[in-house]
Amino acid sequence: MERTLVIVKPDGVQRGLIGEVIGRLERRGLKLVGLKMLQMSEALAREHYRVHEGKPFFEGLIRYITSAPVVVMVWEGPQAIEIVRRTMGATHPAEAAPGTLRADYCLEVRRNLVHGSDGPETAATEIALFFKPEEIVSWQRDTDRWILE
Ligand code: DAT
Ligand code: MG
Repeated sequence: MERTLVIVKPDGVQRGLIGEVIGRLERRGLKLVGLKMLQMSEALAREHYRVHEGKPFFEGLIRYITSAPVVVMVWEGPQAIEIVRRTMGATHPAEAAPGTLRADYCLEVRRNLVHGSDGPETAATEIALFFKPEEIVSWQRDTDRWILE
């Protein structure tokens, strides 16, 4: 099983799309194992996006992600990282495949609705940045036998 960090970014919260993001991942069959709402501090945002430090869009990205509350989640499932990334769509909404979240709800890369970890190491680091181990809930889901063989 894999775990991945998903963030409904400030635009998603402001636009009332928290439920839409959760609903898609939930209907897909992924299991929600962690959830919180918070407004990122500048320090937390800089840490979360540290790989992008120095890029031309970095300061704007920090202003955007700290501008209003976000919803941060951990989702679990086989190949959860890849499955979430494909459900989100490409970083640039114009390139996002039809039916993905970013294609259905976004126009601009600076307002692209969701974050999803991009690999196993990133996922582990990002989950640890936002969640204490005891805030992640390992739970039995009775429908799992109808979703996973
Ligand atoms: P993703 O969020 O799909 O993992 P990323 O990690 O490359 O994309 O970039 C992180 C975020 O930074 C992205 O969601 C939006 C912003 N960003 C990336 N490229 C950008 C660009 N060329 N101009 C403005 N913002 C950009
Ligand atoms: Mg990324």
